[in-house]
Amino acid sequence: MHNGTTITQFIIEEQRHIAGATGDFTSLLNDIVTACKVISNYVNHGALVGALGSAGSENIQGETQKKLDVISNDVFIKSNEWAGHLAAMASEEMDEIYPIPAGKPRGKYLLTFDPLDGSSNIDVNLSVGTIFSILRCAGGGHNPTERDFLQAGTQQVAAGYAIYGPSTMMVLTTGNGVNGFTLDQNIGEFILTHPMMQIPADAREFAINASNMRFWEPPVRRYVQECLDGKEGPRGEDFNMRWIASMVAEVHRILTRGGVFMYPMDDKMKAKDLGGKLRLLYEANPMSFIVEQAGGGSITGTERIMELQPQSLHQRVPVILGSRNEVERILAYHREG
Ligand code: AHM
Ligand code: MG
Repeated sequence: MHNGTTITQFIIEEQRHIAGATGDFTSLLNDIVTACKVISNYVNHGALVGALGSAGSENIQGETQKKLDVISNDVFIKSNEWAGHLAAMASEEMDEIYPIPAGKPRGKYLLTFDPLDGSSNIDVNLSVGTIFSILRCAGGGHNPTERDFLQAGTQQVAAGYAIYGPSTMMVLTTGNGVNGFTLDQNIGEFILTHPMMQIPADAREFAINASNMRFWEPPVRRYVQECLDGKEGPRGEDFNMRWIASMVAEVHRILTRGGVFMYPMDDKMKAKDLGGKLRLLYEANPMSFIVEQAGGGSITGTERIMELQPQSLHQRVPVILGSRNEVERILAYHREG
């Protein structure tokens, strides 16, 4: 039925333009794609395969793990530990880094991932996703440590997400634009359906968990209030609002039709000494890479996320990303204080 470009073909053709590419990276991406297909299958079958509900455990951030968080984490490890491309992996769902075990070959790349982002949505059958980022490991990857993972987002070699929605899609950047692929369930292949995705610079839609409004800092309050004031307010236009509580779904919407997503710093998080809600290495950096490659912006409020020097594996940061002109406006509001 299809006669399009498969994701494998796309990656191989892209790597042909890179001098010295050994095929390692192409093969690593293929293993990630396979992992996402397996997770997609579990998510699709949900209750039929007993995959819904709580796993009865907590991750390092004290969040209750869902069965599918644990299953997806295992799938990612199994799919990516055998081939010899990676030195180590780090996951939102694992306390420590996972060096490739002795007895298996080690490679020069590092992989970070959130195996099932937005998993609070899984039991109610809403969109969830997998987010990943690839880094190079210093020293050839022989003896990887946590410190090797603490690289600024600007150092990422590739980043992507799979979204398990009405259709399963994979969205990918290797620093050369952003491309979207849709899984054809009949042939088991991701097909290029959204070449060179671009976020419109202007938008009239924002996404934020408004139940936290009383904790927000003044610049975010100001931005949201001006949106809510609509035509009669300083922006002179009506805005729309969405909140799915699934970052992958929000970013996918923004890549498709523009808008702003905010999980900003607030007084509640400050009181708990948390740097933010979302994780820098598993969520904020990969999504920032994708958004910037699609022409958008991504900041903490005051700084570009991709330039942050990570301090720890599970570090959290505030995230404001999306349509460039809106993100710049929010940055200006933060700078004005
Ligand atoms: P998770 O990785 O544990 O699923 O948490 C991250 C998710 C994001 O996808 C989403 O943007 C956010 O948490 C929603 O948070 P809230 O429930 O506070 O609205
Ligand atoms: Mg997550």
